[in-house]
Amino acid sequence: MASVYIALGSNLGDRAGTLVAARERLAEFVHLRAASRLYETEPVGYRDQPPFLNAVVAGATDLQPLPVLHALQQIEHDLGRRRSFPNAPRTIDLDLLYYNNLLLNTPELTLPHPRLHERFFVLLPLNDIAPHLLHPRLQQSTSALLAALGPPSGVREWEDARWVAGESGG
Ligand code: PH2
Ligand code: MG
Ligand code: MG
Repeated sequence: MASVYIALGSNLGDRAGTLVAARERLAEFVHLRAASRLYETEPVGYRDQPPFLNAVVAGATDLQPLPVLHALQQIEHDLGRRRSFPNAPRTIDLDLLYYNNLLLNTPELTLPHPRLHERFFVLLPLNDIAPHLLHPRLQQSTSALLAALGPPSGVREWEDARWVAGESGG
């Protein structure tokens, strides 16, 4: 089994409901072991779009990295994601952050996720569930990467009973 960390984001429609639905679908091929809190976050990059809800989940899977990626893309499609332009608003975005300690650079998939260490909307939820996890390329823990970004801005905790009720996602 491989250990995987997956970031979830949504900024269209019933955001928390979509994250809950995505987590249920992830549980079909990832034995989920932990889920972060939800965070509402200002859009990074293309800024003229609604705020996101972001979270991170962790678990174990028998799938290889590319099959994981393809499964994430299938869930995105099934939950209504339609690709228009990079960083466009989306009902659901599922990003593979880590697959064990694997370093991978292919056109289709880069591991660890190439921008995870620059983003509060990834590091804050990741820090909820894996503060001591080492980034295999940067050799720094989540909490150290987070501290290096300075004081968090544009992010706040978000409560939704549906997310808490699922807890680890089953
Ligand atoms: N995802 C992006 C670009 N910008 N900003 C926030 N706050 N949350 C996201 O999930 C996000 C983003 C590209 O996937
Ligand atoms: Mg993304
Ligand atoms: Mg993505």
